[in-house]
Amino acid sequence: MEQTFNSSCPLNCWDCCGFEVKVEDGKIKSIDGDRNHPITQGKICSRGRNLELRTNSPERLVYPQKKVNGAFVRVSWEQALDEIADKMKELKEKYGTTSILHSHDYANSGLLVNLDQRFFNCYGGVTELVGSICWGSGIEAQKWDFGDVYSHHPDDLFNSKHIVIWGRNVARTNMHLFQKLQEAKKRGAKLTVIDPIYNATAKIAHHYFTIKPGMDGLLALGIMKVLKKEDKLDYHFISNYSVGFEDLDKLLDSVTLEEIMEKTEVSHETFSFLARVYADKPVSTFIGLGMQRYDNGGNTIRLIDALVAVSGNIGIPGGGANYGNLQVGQSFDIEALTLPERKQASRKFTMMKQAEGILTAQDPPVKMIFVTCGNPFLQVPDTTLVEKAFTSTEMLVVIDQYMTDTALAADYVLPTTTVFETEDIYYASMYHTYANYGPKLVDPPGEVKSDLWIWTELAKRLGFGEEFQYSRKDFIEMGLSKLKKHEISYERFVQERHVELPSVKVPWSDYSFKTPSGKYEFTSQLGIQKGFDGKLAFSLPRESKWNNQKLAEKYPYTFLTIHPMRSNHSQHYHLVKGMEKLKVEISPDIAEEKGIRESDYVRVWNDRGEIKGWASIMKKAHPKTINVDEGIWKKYGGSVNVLTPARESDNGLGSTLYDCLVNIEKLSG
Ligand SMILES: Nc1nc2c(c(=O)[nH]1)N[C@H]1C(S)=C(S)[C@@H](COP(=O)(O)OP(=O)(O)OC[C@H]3O[C@@H](n4cnc5c(=O)[nH]c(N)nc54)[C@H](O)[C@@H]3O)O[C@H]1N2
Ligand SMILES: Nc1nc2c(c(=O)[nH]1)N[C@H]1C(S)=C(S)[C@@H](COP(=O)(O)OP(=O)(O)OC[C@H]3O[C@@H](n4cnc5c(=O)[nH]c(N)nc54)[C@H](O)[C@@H]3O)O[C@H]1N2
Ligand code: SF4
Ligand SMILES: [Mo]
Repeated sequence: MEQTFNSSCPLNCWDCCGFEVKVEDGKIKSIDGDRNHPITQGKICSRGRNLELRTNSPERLVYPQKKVNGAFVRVSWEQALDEIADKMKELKEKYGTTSILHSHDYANSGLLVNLDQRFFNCYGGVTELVGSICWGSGIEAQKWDFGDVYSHHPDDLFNSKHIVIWGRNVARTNMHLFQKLQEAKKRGAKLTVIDPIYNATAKIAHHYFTIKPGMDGLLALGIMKVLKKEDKLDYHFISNYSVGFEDLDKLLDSVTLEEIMEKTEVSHETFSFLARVYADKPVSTFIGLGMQRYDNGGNTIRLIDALVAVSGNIGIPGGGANYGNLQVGQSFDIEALTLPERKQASRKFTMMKQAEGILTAQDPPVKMIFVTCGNPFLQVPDTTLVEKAFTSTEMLVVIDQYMTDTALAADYVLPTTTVFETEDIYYASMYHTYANYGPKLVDPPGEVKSDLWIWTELAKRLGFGEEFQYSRKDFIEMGLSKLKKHEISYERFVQERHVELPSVKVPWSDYSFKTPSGKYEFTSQLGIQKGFDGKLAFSLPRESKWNNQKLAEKYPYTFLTIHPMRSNHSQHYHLVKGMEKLKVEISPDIAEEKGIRESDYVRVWNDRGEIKGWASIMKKAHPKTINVDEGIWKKYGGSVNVLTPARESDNGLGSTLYDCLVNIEKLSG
């Protein structure tokens, strides 16, 4: 008999959609949107729908495997867990607990996913990853400026006169914001899109502006110059609620608009137009993550924040510098779940430089790696080095649902559950403030076990089993403990399926910021405390003709690797037809310069590596721009990250994936 249940999308995404899931005879039949979800309102994307395939596919890993003489053999859970635990005991004794690295990303947005840290903390503390390949530069930037990272309530954009989508691929990556943009347009808001690629969001905009990749901070600087010249700066905000404006003011005077125009490749009219937009309050700015994946990424986001601030668009309905929304995750008692006090030793690598960390670590060296919720062989920059590093240790354990490129290199591959096979609560600290309940709907196939079951079994073998003697419900209640005073409980989640977490709808409306000074900081104390000068700067991408003329002569094109339409990173490529072809999108000028036609076979390369694929000429894109969507598997021609740099961004905590120059040639027609 077919039954329908509510659940949640667990994928790493802005939207955290509510699901309606049909189950028949113990199997997931289909996935649709939950029409009662206040934000996602019954609409979901194909990535969510295809979680049915990710759950039912015959390619699922269904039993533990161990590599013996280069080939995987099936082993029992008993054997796999005993051997992994024995190795952990041996390493703890010989080298200390930080000889183990836990490499992960955020592939599952469940609350109980955080229990991986409880396991490693109780073990004694391992080498952990800090920063974020995804959004690290911007998160740190907004912490410097505001003290925290908050977005306005999704419906607050109906209070805006203007909406600026700055480097966010909304139609593709944030579909419910896209719906709201269409609604806001109907209600009279004017929509502007700034992006080097003329994408589906640009198509519905009133105004679209292209820009040289990596130059958005300068664009913001130029707009501020025009606002200043026209005496349109909000001096009330500046003098009452901010510190450090004099440093920004000096910076504004130190550069000419001509220089900015030359570097951004943006016209004078555009600066004047955008200055008029920002002066015509309220303006809400939606900042994307693409443009902070550059060496100057933190400074770029800080200059855009500064523009929003000096134009008086902070703390007002319909305004805001919307980037992430960390207030969502801050609702939960993560410490109760992760027990940080149990950690006795600690070592940190940044996510970007995990490979270099592994290869150079001494005292102790890295001897063992656990990979969970991530696929570093495809997703981490400079994947050639990643492979070298991850295969250099004594034991690599990968917990996943599929035999990914990373899993293929493992010594032990342990199969884990999908969203519908365990109970959890899901949330994204990116956009809206609802968390969704996801009940267990079906049994996992074969011998598949949840990540939590694996941690529990290993904990027993390592002598701290008591820390895992709780049910999933107990753990969820632990995570919800701070929400009791708001009458948010496990029971409410079970009954209501999605619960709005306490949140500020118009952040900073009291003008009390979470920075050391309590004010908006144009020059950041936190930055200074961390050893930077804390000032806003005129800074450019590292791999550009302005910073490296020789490199730009050899590799004249900017290489973007934006997020794919029909896959969440690498997760859907092997399950969706038509994704097994590597498409190299090029701007029309490159096609002309290199004599490349549609569907020609081409090679893209730089000093770090090369990839091959079929050319597709973009209708409209900034000159000298190439894009290959990220996430494509090795067997289909990936990883795109053989080309990308593993450098950290200016504030140390973000990636520089798109700060990447390449060359291209036609191989055959
Ligand atoms: N379909 C789909 N949706 C997703 C995901 C997915 O894999 N697939 N992943 C999810 C995750 S984890 C994330 S982090 C978000 C990311 O969401 P977004 O920020 O929307 O997407 P990205 O692909 O990271 O960023 C790419 C956008 O930035 C633009 N861009 C690149 N460089 C520059 C620049 O220098 N200046 C400007 N102005 N624009 C620039 C690109 O052209 C593109 O439009 O998406 C989430 N949603
Ligand atoms: N070149 C380039 N590289 C990029 C980006 C880019 O724009 N360009 N984007 C970056 C961004 S924004 C992000 S967020 C990262 C994403 O990087 P990753 O998170 O590494 O990417 P995914 O392909 O989603 O891989 C997640 C893996 O976790 C597995 N998984 C899913 N659920 C679970 C679970 O519950 N438990 C366990 N143990 N495993 C699970 C999936 O099967 C999958 O193999 O990629 C980054 N890499
Ligand atoms: S991937 Fe994002 S948009 Fe698609 S269903 Fe999941 S949460 Fe919704
Ligand atoms: Mo991400």
